[in-house]
Formats: sequence, C-alpha cells, structure tokens
Amino acid sequence: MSVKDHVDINQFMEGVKRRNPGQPEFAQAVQEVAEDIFDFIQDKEEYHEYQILRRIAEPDRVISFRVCWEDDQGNIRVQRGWRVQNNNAIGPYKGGIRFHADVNESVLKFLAFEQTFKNSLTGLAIGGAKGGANFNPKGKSDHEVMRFCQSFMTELYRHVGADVDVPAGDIGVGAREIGYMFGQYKRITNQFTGVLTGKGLEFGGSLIRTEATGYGAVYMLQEMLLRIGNSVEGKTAVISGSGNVATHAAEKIVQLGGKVLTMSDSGGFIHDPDGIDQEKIDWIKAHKTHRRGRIEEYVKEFKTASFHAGERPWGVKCDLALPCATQNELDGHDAEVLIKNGCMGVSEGANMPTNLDGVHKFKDAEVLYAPGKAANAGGVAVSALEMSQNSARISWTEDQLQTLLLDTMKGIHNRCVEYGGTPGSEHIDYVRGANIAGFVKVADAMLAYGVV
Ligand code: NDP
Ligand code: 2IT
Repeated sequence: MSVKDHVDINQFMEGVKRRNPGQPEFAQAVQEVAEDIFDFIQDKEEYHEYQILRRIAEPDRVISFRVCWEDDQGNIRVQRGWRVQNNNAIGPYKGGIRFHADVNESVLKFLAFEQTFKNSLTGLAIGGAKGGANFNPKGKSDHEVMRFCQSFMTELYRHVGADVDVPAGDIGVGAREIGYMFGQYKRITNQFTGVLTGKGLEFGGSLIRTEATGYGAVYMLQEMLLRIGNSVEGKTAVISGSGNVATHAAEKIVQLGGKVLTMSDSGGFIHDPDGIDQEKIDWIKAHKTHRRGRIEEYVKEFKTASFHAGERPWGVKCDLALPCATQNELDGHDAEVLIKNGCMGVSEGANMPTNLDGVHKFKDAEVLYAPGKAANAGGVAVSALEMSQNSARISWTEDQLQTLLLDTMKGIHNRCVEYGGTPGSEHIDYVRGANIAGFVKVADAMLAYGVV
C-alpha cells in the first residue's frame, strides 16, 4: 500500500466516533492529537502500515466493575468502577484514579489516551492508564470513603501490580483515598509493593509528589517564558480550581514572584485583587482539603476578595492563565477574552481543560500555550520516581527530587521545542510539539514489537 491510499483525518475520526458512540470527550482527545500526527506521519510509511495511531486510539482493555458499599445510614449503594489500560508499549500502565459524580467511560478513555502521550513525554518508562468511579465524595464521611475505597480495591487488585499497572490520585482521590486503597491491597495480597503512588511518606510515598503537578505546570510556564527572554516574576496569574494541582501551582507562582488573582471550585470563583499569597494559599489548602469546605467562604476570611457564583475566572485581566480544575472548563470565547486582555502564557494543570475551539484560538494567536499532557506531567513523573524508590527500597531527599522534577520539566519543554518549531518563525507550537514527541517514542516501541 502506498501513502496516498491511506485514510485522511476525517475518515479516521469518523471511524473513531463510530466505534465509540456517545463518547465525546474521548473523540475530542483523539482529534486533538490526530490533527498533528496526520501531518507528521504523511511521509512515514511504517507508521501507516502498522496502523500505529489507530492502535493507540484503541485501549488495550477497558475493565468495568460493580462497586457495592454501605453508607452510614445502612443503605446499600452501587457504583460503577473502571480501569482503562490504554497502552503499555514503553512501561507498566500508569495513571490516576478519579472519583467524581460525572465519571464515565468516555472521560476515563480520554484520560488514559492523554496519559499515554504524557507519560512518554516525561522520558520515563511508564505506559498510559486511568481509572475511577462515579462516586461523589462530597458530603461523605471518612468511614463511607474508606468503605468505598476498600470495595473498589477488592475488585481492582486483580488488574494492577507494581510491574503491571500502578494507579495514583486524580480528582477526588488524594492521600486519604490512596491510604485506604493501599491498605486494602496489602490486606488482600499480603504484599507490600509499590502498587500505588502518592502514598503517605510513612509507607513508601515520595517527597514532592504532592506538590509535583502544580509546581511542574509553573516550571513549564517559566521555561516557555525564559525562552523568549521573559519570566513569571511580576506577572499576574488567573488560576481555576482549588485542589491539589491549583493550590500548588499558586504556591509556585508566588515563589517565583508572580501574583495570583483567582481560584475556584465547582461553585464559582474568588477574585482577590490584593493577590493570594502563601498565607492565603495555606488557608485554602486547609479549608478545601482538611475541612472539605467551599471556596466562597474565602471572602468571609479575606475581605478584599469577591465571590462570583457559577462563573469561571477567565474574564479577569491577567498575564498568565492556569486552568487547574477539570476538562472543558475553557472554551473558544474564554480564549478570545484572555487573548484580548493580553494573556501571554497558558499552562494546563488540568487534563484537556481547553476545548478544541479554545485550542485553535490559542494556537492561531501564537500564545505560549502548554497543553496538559506537557504542562501537568510533573505529577506522574514524580510518581515514576516513587516507583523507582519503592523498587530499590530507598528514599531520595527533597533536594534530589526538586532537582529531578525541574530537570524533567525542562526535558519536556525541550522535547516540545524539538518537534513544535514553526518554519520561518521563532514561535513554538507546544501542542504539536507535545503530541509528536509523545507519539514518536510509543510508536517506535510498537513498531519493534510487530503486530501485537
Ligand atoms: P482535586 O480533587 O484536588 O481538585 C479538583 C478541583 O477542581 C476542585 O477545586 C474542584 O472543585 C474543581 N472541580 C472538579 N470538577 C469540577 C467541575 N466539573 N467544574 C468546576 N470545578 C471542578 O483534583 P486535582 O487538583 O488532583 O486535579 C485537578 C485537575 O488536574 C484534573 O483535571 C486532573 O486530571 C489534573 N491532574 C491531576 C494530577 C495530580 O497529580 N493530582 C496530575 C495531572 C493532572 P470542587 O471542590 O467544587 O469539586
Ligand atoms: O493525570 C495525571 O497525570 C494524574 N492524575 C497523575 C497520574 C500518576 O500516576 O501520578
């Protein structure tokens, strides 16, 4: 078969949609990647012949299971759990677990697909997966969360393992949930292995894992700015979310001399024109993570701030924007507003927070725009370092890990630059760079294996 006989991107996407009906998030993630990969592989016959992109866009397996648990009132509750193992060409499956009311197969398939490229970009030996359940942790007691996590792991344990598939946290899954799941895995298997990352420091966790995603997203921003002779210092930043990724992104912006103006949750956003400094970030962390409160209560504590119910923060004038909450939280209109207001850098702490229209707007306006698969890869990178420490039964120091995280983000930045250059221009298309750099390593490993 010659190159000219191959399907074009429209035929390819029609096939993806036909085979995955009712899964818009998955189709969106595949389309964003395919737009760059089709162009790149135009003259690369082997990738066509071996159907590499078609195979990466077909998960190795999707495991779905029932999760029964008992609430505090004695009612029996039934949830659905999943593990999507997308691709293990370059290492064991690796990716987070999400507990959120809106979780479904489409969301987890998009996340596992993205994870495959992200994990490849880190330069480490990790494949792509994602899991979760349509369990809403909001308003649940600690004991309810514990019973749910134990029930979830009672099925999941047979599909994971330190050299097979290593889950971690994501939305609704933090240190508490990882502790409950690890305890149950250990109880069932009688093995103490690095089967999960993001563990507590007392039982095999790594320093810096908690901070890594948010810090990494800001390092990526800083690298993009340094390349054009600029920096985060003195810049204003708008951040969405107020969970793990958002609070640590805010912390790093402040450490690098920037000013954070907003944070949000699913109820709306707060705008603090005085800046959200470290003391205020610490209050948000305690309020959201330990007290499981709402962001709107910030304005009772810090009177200079305002709360905007049901709104997202993208209308607030800023130099930098960091979407750190969830998918599709920034659309084409929001992108236009940010561009009009002079926003020069966007770094996605969240996975696929910008819809396709927004992605095209940022690309066309030549904004310094780091997509999630590059910008938020610091978290999974330090997870992979946690796996290494567990295997060797050692613990690296904070200084060592800080250096490794920064070096990893610089490496990701450089890989994006290598593949994202624009002929006749200094501009880097970081979306294209991330997609192609992430693709090449996985694709070449798949070629080496033949047709499997
Ligand atoms: P958390 O659960 O710690 O925080 C999630 C935050 O996002 C909360 O403020 C939450 O608000 C908000 N949020 C969730 N869903 C929605 C929604 N539908 N609309 C508006 N706000 C919403 O999660 P993380 O910080 O860990 O994850 C945030 C993002 O970062 C996700 O996209 C995740 O996939 C991505 N990510 C996370 C990594 C990690 O290491 N944790 C690594 C790489 C990416 P509320 O409290 O109201 O629910
Ligand atoms: O989206 C992600 O990269 C994560 N939720 C973290 C995955 C991991 O294995 O640390």
